[in-house]
Amino acid sequence: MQLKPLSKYALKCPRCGYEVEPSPYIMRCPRCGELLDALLIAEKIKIRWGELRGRGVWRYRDLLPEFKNVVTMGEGSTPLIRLRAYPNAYVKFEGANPTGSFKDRGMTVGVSLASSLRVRGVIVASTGNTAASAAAYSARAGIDCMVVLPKGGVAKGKLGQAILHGARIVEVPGTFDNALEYVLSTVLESGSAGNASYYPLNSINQWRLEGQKTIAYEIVEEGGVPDYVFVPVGNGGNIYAIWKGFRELMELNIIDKMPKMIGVQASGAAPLVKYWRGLGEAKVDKPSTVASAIRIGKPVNWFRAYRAVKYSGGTFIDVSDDEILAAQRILGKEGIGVEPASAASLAGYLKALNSGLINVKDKVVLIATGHALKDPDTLLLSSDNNAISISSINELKALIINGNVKIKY
Ligand code: AN7
Repeated sequence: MQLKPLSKYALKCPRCGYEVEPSPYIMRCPRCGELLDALLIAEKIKIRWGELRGRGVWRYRDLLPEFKNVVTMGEGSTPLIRLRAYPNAYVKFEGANPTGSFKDRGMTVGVSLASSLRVRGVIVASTGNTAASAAAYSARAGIDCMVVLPKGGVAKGKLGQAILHGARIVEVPGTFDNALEYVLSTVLESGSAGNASYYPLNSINQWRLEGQKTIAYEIVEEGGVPDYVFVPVGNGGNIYAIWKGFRELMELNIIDKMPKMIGVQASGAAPLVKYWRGLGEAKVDKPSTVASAIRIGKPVNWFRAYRAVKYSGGTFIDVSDDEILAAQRILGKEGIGVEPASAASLAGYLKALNSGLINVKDKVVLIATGHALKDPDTLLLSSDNNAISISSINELKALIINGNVKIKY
């Protein structure tokens, strides 16, 4: 049975070319096991780019699975903010989404799909943001949500959100990679999710990623095609989704060039950088970085991310935790609050500038994937934390009069 919302798609294996009928449950190629591409069928697409209506993700409904009942909270339409310090760099501030990360773009599609199926709820393994977003959208839809998290590995804001929205929280030992293995081994045996009572919405799910590709559409509508797009990479789903978005606009003759995709990983968790450099499989054993969102050693979408970077003429680079935290503070001084993983894109940009990989005149978009409030602990540990304690009004007066308090106009 073909599901109507998916009827504008073909489901094709990027490795062996095998094609299957689009289904919510088939994510891997039945022949070779690779994750399938959900390809729009050009003849079935009617879109007038100049006449789009509405805002957010569903402004692009002609290029998305369409549902009778859409579970939405106005996600998308996030600001593109020009940096004062680097006037050719624009930050796509995904922290402005309903739960504070780009995951909401995927969840509005993924949870709409899940709630159109006869499932009890959705299930995700997560470093935190996927959990927060799945929890909120499931709550909105009135279905269950189970989140499988690496114990001790999730930033407080995200864990708090999952609790707030009533998700069933399951903590497992080890890293995100272990959590994902728990989930995939349970619901995705032999390439199909079967009729699981909990529908898997990790980024292996190509339908969820369809929502995330709208980042590319918004960039094009607001500022045209940049020379480079810098994306923090964990599992690799998002960089693939954004690249796919640009590719589709090329195929529909809406744009005439592609940006180069630059994948940025934290040095202690950089399996794709390792693979890119020919140093073995896209796997590292004990991923470690302050950026807990991208503390991922075995990116399940590694081949998707690799293709996005390769076909766009981009590259993978890694940045140290110190570079990530410094970039987070630079953005902070511009009024833009991002979590550490998100600062990786600016850190990568600065590294690419310094190494001569790109020019300061190149137009770049830095994807700021998640909000600063997600990880308050890291903010409080910052070397810029200059809090002092006083206990009288006079002390405050003295501080202001002595000029020890920096007031900038
Ligand atoms: C802020 O929430 O994997 O390369 O489980 O939260 O698509 O994995 C989060 C990933 C970048 C990496 N920035 O995106 C999860 C999870 C932030 C993130 C990424 C994540 P992918």
